[in-house]
Amino acid sequence: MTDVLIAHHGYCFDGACSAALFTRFLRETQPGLGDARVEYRGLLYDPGAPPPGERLEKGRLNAILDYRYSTSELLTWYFDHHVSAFQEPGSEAHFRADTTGRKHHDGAYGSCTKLLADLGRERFGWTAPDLDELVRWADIIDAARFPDVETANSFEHPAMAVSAVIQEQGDDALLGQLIPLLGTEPLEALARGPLVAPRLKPIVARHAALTERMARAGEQRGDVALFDLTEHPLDTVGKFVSYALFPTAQYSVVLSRTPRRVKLSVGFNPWSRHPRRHNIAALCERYGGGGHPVVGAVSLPPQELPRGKAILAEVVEALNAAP
Ligand SMILES: [Mn+2]
Repeated sequence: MTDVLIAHHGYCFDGACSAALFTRFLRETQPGLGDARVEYRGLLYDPGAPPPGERLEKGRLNAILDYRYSTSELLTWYFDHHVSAFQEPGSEAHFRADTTGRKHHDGAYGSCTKLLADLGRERFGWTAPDLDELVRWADIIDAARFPDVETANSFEHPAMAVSAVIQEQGDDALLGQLIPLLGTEPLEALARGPLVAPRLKPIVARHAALTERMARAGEQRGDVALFDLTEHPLDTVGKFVSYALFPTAQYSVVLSRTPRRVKLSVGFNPWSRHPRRHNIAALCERYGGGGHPVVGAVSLPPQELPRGKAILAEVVEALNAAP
């Protein structure tokens, strides 16, 4: 029996949903894989993270989902939608030269999960209607297509609860249990179940504390809401708190740190009434980061905090300047 290794963007809802959908796809379309053993491995954008090809394994069927491309000959399946997917020299040419039909990238997609669902149907005639709700929410969450800022900051919907737990508590042990369930159980049951509900409570409390902390630290400069939260390490993530606090800001820039890294998060306000003037992925790439046109990040080693502060100032200035 072939062992399958699915290396996915860790630890986020889209990465996990991509892995769940792809597992179903493999089992239901690939001969001999109906009951294959599948291992899940989260790939992080941390500074010093090894190239994804080094996380693949000989003797297995390897897939990379929702993460950077690799020219490794061990890679069999690939799906991604990050416009910064081709970082290794020569990787884009390698991808374009592929003739297997198993490697796919489309930077126009809001989520890798939706890309997988669409290509599964169009290219392979495969559908999983019971996962429509999962695909819909992966696309809402990853592309920040929330109807309003309140929904974006709420944990009420089961998808938002599961997403928060994956983001805050995600590791390979938890996702090894969670991903197979994401592909087979309704989101509602999963959110109420023992893997999610007990882990959500402290997250909700930390989110409330973060909102207060950001209200104290934040300021709006021109079109940009900016936050330097590096005084204490960050213990939670609140991607949309900035827009609840500064609804007229078109962009937000948050500098934060954990013991592992300093991170600058840059985003376009999804509820802004003004058109976006900057490609945030390109802006972050100037500093070794990346992402999507609407949201991106730069990660630095923890000792480079002063450089992080300098980049924060430069990015705020760039976002306020004419493109
Ligand atoms: Mn994604």
